[in-house]
Amino acid sequence: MSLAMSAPSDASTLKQDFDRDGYIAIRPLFDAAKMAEINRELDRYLRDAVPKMKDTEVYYEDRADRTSVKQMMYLEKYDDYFAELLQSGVVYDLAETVLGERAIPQNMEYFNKPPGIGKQTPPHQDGYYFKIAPPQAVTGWLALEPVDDENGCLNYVRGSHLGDGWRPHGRSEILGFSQGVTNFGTPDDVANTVTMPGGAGMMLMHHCKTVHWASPNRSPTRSRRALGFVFFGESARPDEEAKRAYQAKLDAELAAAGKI
Ligand SMILES: O=C(O)CCC(=O)C(=O)O
Repeated sequence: MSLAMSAPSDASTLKQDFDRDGYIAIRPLFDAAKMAEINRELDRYLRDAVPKMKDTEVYYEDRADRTSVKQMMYLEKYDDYFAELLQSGVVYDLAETVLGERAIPQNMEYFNKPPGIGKQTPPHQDGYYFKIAPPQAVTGWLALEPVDDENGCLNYVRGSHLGDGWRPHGRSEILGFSQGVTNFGTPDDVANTVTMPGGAGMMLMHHCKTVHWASPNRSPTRSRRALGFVFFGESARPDEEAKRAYQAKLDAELAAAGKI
C-alpha cells in the first residue's frame, strides 16, 4: 500500500488530538499513486456498479442527469475493491486507534458536490443519524481531489464532541442530510470553527458527536469528491428499531418528493 503519512503519525499523539478536538487530519495519508488508483477504481464503480445499486443508496443532484451523482452509500456491498479499502488497512487501523477499541466497519460512502450545483452540507452530528449507544463511532473522510472553501471542504467545531447528549436536529431540505443542528451558530460554534482544506489524499476522521458542515460548491468548474468510511466501536449498540423506523420514514418522504 502506498502511504504518505506526515507527522504527527504515532498512535498516542493521534488519539490525544482526537480526544481533545473531536477530529484528526493527516495531510496526506495516501500518496499520488494511491490516489490515482482510488480515483480510477471509483470511475469504474460509477460506470459499472451504480446501475446495480438500490434507489435508496444513490442520490443525484439532478435525477434526470445520471452524471450528477452526489452521494452513495454501502459501496462495500457491491465491490471488492471498496470492501477492502473499508475493512482492512490503514484507515481501519486509524479508526481503532482513535476509538480506542475494536472497530466494526459499517459503510463506505461517496460524497460529491458537482460544480455549480453541489449544495451545502448542513451542520450535523453523524451519531444523530446512527442511533447507537454509547456514541462510539467515527467517520473517515478522504479527499479525492483538492478541497477548499470554494468547492466546499468540511468545517469542524473543535471540541463539540465533548458536549452533553446531542444538539437538537430538525428537518433540512438537503438530500442525503435530512437533519441539521437547529441551534447552530452559537458564539462557541463560531469561535471554535476550523476549516479543513487539503490536497487529494488528505484523511480527516471525526467523532460521531463532532458538529461539522460544508459550504455549497461555488466553483463553476471543479467538483468536490470524497469518500466516507464509517466505523462503530464494538461497545456501540445499535437501536435497530429506531434506525429502521427513521430510514423507512425518510425513504417514503424522499420517494413522495420524487427525489429517489
Ligand atoms: O462531504 C460532505 O460534505 C459531508 C460529509 C459528512 O458529513 C460526513 O462524512 O460525515
